[in-house]
Amino acid sequence: MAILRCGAFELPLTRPLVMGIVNLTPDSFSGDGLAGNLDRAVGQARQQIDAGADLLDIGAESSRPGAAPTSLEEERRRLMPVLEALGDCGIPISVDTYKPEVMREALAHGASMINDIYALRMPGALDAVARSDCAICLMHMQGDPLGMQDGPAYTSVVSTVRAFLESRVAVAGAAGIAKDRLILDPGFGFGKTLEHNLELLRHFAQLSIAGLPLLAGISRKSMLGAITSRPVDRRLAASVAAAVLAVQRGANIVRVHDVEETRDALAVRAALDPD
Ligand code: PT1
Repeated sequence: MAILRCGAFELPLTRPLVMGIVNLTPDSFSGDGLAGNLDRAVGQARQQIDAGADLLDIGAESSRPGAAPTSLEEERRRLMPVLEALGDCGIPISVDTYKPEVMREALAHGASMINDIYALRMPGALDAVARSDCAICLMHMQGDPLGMQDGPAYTSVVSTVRAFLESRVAVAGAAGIAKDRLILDPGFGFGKTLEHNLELLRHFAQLSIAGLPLLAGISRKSMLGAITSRPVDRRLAASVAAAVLAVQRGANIVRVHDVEETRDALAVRAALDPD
């Protein structure tokens, strides 16, 4: 599959894409939360665009380990003004949500993609996106953000995640969602120990299903803290390394806080191994 259908956009999958994170939560794990400050939120989005992001991922509910849910009203209050202010910013905007009401409203406000950590498992979520043309990221998570790091266990994490993603691709297909709108994501840090995360990265290529694009979100996560013993604000080098290694193993999209640094690292890789 050479392109991703993403609302009015068609994204080429011939080179890795960099998805820049825009965080509208007050409790962001990485310290970049912007709740309640429209100017700063739009500023962060513009900065990600200027840094060369291929797409943005805007989230208003934290999904870091231990995070409690955000109410529908609060999520909508944080998100919609930013979507309105960004208008036609030139690149596709993804909204990180699992709530069907937020999905519908975000699409009506110009979002081109829905990034769902529950992979459209919430009642009404399939319906909310099926009859649109947005792209959809289907992510694997064991449990929910509040309790997911409370003793995650798998017989084989790679086969479990792969089987889950296969089943969600089938469910999306049955709902009439074309394959060229789908992205798959193993969900690094979502109900996984360090060893589970490493196993998924090691065997990343085995997660390829029907040629669908794969997304890797590792930026600043605790797995990098566990490896480097660095706090979250000093994980830049580890994050960039992880992005390059994920691409090396087959990731088509990397979801990152540090767009410019990630792009530069990927440019070096591309220069070395031109397709
Ligand atoms: C992700 C992702 C996401 N991650 C997609 N969406 C987060 N598609 C939010 C930690 O261990 O990987 N893919 N939306 C952020 N979630 C986490 C999870 C943040 C774990 C931090 C950790 O530190």
